Amino acid sequence: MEKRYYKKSLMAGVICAMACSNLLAQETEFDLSSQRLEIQQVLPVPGKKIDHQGIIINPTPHKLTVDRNNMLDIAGGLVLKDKQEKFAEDLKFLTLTKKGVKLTIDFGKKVALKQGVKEISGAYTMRIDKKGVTIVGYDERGAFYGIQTLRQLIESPIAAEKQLPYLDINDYPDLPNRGVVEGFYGTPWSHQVRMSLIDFYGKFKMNTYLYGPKDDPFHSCPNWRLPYPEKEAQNIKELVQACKRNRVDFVWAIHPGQDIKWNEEDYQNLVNKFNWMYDLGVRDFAIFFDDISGEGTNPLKQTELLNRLTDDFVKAKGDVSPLTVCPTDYSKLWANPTPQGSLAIYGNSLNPDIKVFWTGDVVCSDLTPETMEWINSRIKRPAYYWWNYPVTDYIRNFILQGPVYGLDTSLTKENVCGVVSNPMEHGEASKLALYGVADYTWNIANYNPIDSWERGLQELTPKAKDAYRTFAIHSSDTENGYRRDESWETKTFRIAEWNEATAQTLKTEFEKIEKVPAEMEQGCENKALLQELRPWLTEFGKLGTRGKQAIELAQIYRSGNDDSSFWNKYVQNLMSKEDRKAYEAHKSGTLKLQPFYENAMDDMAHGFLKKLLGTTPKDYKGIGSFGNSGTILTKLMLDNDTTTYYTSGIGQKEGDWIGVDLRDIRDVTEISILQGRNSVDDVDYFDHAILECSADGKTWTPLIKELNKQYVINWKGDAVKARYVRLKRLESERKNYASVRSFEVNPLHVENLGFKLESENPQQVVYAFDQNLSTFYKVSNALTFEVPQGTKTYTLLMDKLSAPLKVKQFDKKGELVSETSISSPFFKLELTNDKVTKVTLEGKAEIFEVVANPQ
Ligand code: 14T
Repeated sequence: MEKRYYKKSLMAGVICAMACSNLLAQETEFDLSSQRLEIQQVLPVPGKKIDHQGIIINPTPHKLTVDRNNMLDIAGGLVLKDKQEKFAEDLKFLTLTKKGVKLTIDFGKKVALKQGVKEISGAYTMRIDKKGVTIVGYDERGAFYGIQTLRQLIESPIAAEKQLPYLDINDYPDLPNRGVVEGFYGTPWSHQVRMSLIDFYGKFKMNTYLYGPKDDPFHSCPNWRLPYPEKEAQNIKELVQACKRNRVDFVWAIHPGQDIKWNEEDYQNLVNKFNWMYDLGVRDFAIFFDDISGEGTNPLKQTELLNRLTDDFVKAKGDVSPLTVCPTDYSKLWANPTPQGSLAIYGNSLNPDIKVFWTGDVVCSDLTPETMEWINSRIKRPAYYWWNYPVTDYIRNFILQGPVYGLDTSLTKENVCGVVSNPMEHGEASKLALYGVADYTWNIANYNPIDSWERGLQELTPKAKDAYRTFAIHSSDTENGYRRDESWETKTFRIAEWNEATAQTLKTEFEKIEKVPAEMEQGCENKALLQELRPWLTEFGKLGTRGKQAIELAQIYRSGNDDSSFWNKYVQNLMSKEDRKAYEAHKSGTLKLQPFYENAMDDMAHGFLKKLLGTTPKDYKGIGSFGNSGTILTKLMLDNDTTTYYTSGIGQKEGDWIGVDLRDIRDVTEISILQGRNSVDDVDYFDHAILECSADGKTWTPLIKELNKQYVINWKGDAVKARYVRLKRLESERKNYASVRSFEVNPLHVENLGFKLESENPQQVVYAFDQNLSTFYKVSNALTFEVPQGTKTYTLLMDKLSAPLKVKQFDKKGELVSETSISSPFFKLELTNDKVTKVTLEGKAEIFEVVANPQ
């Protein structure tokens, strides 16, 4: 088979994948989302919280020696000696006086050399002793960073009494380029959020802000050729100014690749646009050729353009920095690795001053020495790492608050010339991650993910740290995307492995979670952050409540002596369709908390029904070869709702399969499966597959040997003894996700029930008699069922009733024998006598199960 390295994509596919991820991809378009293939492995977060003894400085300084026995009193203010008069605006946090303790600030090669400052932009030393405070930078940026360190020292607990310990700091950044790329799809940041973030970069010694929001039409197609309208132009000027104040390079990026023509006219269009941006104050430029198709992807033309711009624009201006480029092959996933590939072409002919982006092995991936080695050997320079974290444009219902990790701590600037983070469209909520990125990029070898995160939480919400921490620790993973550890301090369990102490601890955690929304409203002073988090906080609080209630319910369940109370509380604690929709839109706790809730509820339902039936209920579990196959996500194909579906969340490959575990060996006579997110034109399915079953999960018997492009699969046959049934992928070109809307084994049919039914919806009514609590039947007017011989009582298991339900008993002649009105979702129906042949339920109800009892 011919190997294909090139990403064949249409912009329409990208837009569809990113902007309307809920809409259906059309078969005719290439769906770029199938390219994602994030590695589905959740690695633990390294590091641990450490005691900083009252001195909190981020990023972590390289060399810091403290003499706690001697303190410099700054209560009376400081006398400023700003030798080059550059920092008046940067010292507003200090009280400056005419007499008192000296604060000397200077920079430049010469003084730096004398003070032992490293010859690196951004390097500085700070000394505090009896002579006062002395800051020396290698350059202006370095001195500015010294000031940031001083500010943080003064804000540290140790300086609460305006006493600074004598100390020596010798500090410098490990990487020359550290910062942020606003490079996501979705609503670009507001001007206000950008301004706030730029101050944040300065404060934590990040020096780069790349401006490249995919949905700014003047950055990308169609308007990259046009100047910004007046208001937007004014805003960009302000951003440039804010960056200057924070010694941050404002890099303006253009994304012209989707419709660029490699001719003189478009070259001039580009130069014109750069000139307009230059006039707004921009001195740093980037060109992004990511996520495009067609002519624009030509690497020869790309290098030619970049080299020509370097000579005719960058060098001609004199005060413009070297360009940065994002190649079309920005990830190993689709990059052509050969000497003829675009990266090798960059390596051979791109001006060596130009920085080249790389996202790693996949789109969102860890930064490893291996991936850097791979790219650097091709582009012949240390690549510039574009880290797609905490970006959520491909999972917009998540908000990522976990620690920054997965960035190798042995790397140096010889391997990677810089790291920028691509954050979420929620700028304030991205600060926690950026705090960590700032720390890592400054002092790589000493980077401690957990500790950095703990400090970040304290920095962002000093008055609500515990609440924010609780939210953050449970809002880290992506479920299907770039996997991150979550809830790592929480131990969950299955009901069958009940342990009183563990249950209590978990309950306490859920109670804490319940209080988080109110505590954040109270204590989070950054209202913009609160506003971004609010929808997630609301859902998080509800998760706390249902988790807590699941544990309370388990106490009743385990005592086993109050069926009515159990069932009442059980249905109280079920999530309604609306609850699920709201949770789905703003998810948290997906790794452990929600699965605990789901499993606990299901396990109890199963056990409860087993007790009532005296036999094993007929519900089953989803299984498969994908990373998320054993998770609660598979419930979406077993919920009798064909609008919801299980999805692999990762591209399909050879040998993949999706199936069910029936829990016991059963006689399998019928199977019906709905593949894909629809049955018309979806791409997320196995277009070549085999249907198989197995008793032991090892040897498989084919039921349908070959299925070609079949969304709807039905099999009927002689009984086969099997516990497992699966749909397995056969050879195919397809790499999309695989989705299943419905997977039914031995679906119950009215004819097979053994008694007669009258109802509005004959297809669905069996769900009230299927010995399976994950399905239910919705009665809108009435349901009548025939009473088989020997039945003495029934147990009705229903959802909360909105109005009382009438229960009528009739005899053979159709005469009413008794009538009762019920309002509880649990009802034990005693048949008046053995003449009763029919029961009618009148009203509205959702019936999970009607259990017939012989006594
Ligand atoms: F430029 C690249 F380095 C890059 O990462 N480009 C985009 C980026 O704008 C986006 O925010 C990021 C995270 O979703 O991924 C890239 O875009 C993609 C990548 C895909 F694999 C969009 C759709 C995809 F399927």
